[in-house]
Amino acid sequence: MKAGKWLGTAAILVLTGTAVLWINGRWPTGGFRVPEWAFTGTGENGRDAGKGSADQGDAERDNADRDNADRGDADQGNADRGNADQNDVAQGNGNAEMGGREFNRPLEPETGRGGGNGGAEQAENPVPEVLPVAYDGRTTGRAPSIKNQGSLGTCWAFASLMALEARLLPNEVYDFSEDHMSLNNGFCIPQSDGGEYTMSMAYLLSWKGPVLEADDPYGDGVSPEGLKAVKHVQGVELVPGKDYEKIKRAILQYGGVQSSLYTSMTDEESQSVHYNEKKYAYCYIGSQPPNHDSVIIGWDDEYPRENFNAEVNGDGAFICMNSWGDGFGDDGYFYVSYYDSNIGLNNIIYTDVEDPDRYDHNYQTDLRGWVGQLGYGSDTVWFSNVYEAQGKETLEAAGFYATDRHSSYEVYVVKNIGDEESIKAGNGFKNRELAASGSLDYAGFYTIPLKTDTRAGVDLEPGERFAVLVKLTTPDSVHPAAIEYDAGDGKTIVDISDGEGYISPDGANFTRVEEEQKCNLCLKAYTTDRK
Ligand SMILES: [Ca+2]
Ligand SMILES: [Ca+2]
Repeated sequence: MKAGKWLGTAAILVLTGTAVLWINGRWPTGGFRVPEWAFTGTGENGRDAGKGSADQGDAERDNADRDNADRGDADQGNADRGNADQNDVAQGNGNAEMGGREFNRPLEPETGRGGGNGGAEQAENPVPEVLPVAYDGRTTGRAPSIKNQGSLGTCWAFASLMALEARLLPNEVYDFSEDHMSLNNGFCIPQSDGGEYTMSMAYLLSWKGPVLEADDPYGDGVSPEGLKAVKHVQGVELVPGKDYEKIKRAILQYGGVQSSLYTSMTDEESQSVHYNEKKYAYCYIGSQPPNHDSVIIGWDDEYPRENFNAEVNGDGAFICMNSWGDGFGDDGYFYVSYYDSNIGLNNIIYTDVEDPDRYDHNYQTDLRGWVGQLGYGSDTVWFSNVYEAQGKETLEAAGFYATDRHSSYEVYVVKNIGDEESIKAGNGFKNRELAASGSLDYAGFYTIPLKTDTRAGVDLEPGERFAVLVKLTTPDSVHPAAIEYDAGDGKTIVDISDGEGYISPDGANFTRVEEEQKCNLCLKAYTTDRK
């Protein structure tokens, strides 16, 4: 079964059995047209994925029509605006006040920026107010090594992990294991069948990986058990709509941006009418959805339009890493036109990558991650997971998904919460303490540090039942909460027995999601051991 097809199956499933809750059975959108973004590595898969994605698109539109008729149009509008902005950006960067081309100004590592959690040891790079005309991560020590996915459909894993590697360069040099990510992620999808960025997110955010390539070499079809993640991903932003300004800033700050394109090529031997192999220049203009994933590590606003086989309206290209070995393109890199139909439409940025000792424990119930969404037909939902402390620990942070742009949140903590009956009776969350609040620009996953000066405090005793409660408001959404559930497609191993989750429209009346909705809530709690 091809990636697009199983996504399509998931998309049309709608949970039943409730008069109150709304479920979004489609795969996460977050302003994305996600179903058009299923990656494969072979030409045949690519074509099939394209067809599957088209079906999926129909399914998604059906859901969109039912749930929120304006969403699709709104997204399209954003994409159009993104294009308009892009033109403006390109002109702005090429104007006289830039003082000509400015290549690859070395970026000094700086601490204390971004990340939100502090303590991040990877380079945090200053981003100039006016972006340079061109930047190339290869000349600043921030380009990971080029890899080769071979004949497997693992471009999604390569792109995810190369983006992570770029995130840590130049200070930390890693080669992460694509085998581990693609074989050991809990999704029943063979390596030949492609994958999905939500699989990468689920794998990384659950701390299954990344592990070292040396510990699980690629292409041997086996993945050792018992390997531990050598880094912990705590933050991911999903940036839609060809926002080239944002993409460029993310390249400077985070090293690489995972993005996607459509191509009929499958390896270094492939040819395509859309690819000028003399100039390593690629541009596809058309309606085929993306079927291949790569990492953008630079750009050149003045890359000549004449280099592309297609007729394009202006200069400019992103410098992209491929996963077809260094025999492809310019030692493994190629140049994708700003006017390519797909590049920059769907982007993943790994914003927060921590050492494994940043937190000692990840309390979670959503090992398969963001499979669907849940809500009450309103832009606001309250959701909570109750956990039992395993030791003498301090609750440091909560982690959850924003499922679309411009979300705002409040995070509460309840220590020594009562049993399920008292929670259902409305008493459980009465003693909640506000521990954090804020807003989130993009869809994605965020780790929110909690204040430690609340009355209840955040110190946990062994065996203590504690709750993290989130009030999440996502404008124009009718199901803002991300959930893990069995989409019934046989492709996702889901265990909902590992959670105690509650959801509420108003913060007063809660129902148990495992019983009522057969799902777990994507809401993690991070603790450190206390001496
Ligand atoms: Ca292996
Ligand atoms: Ca679960």
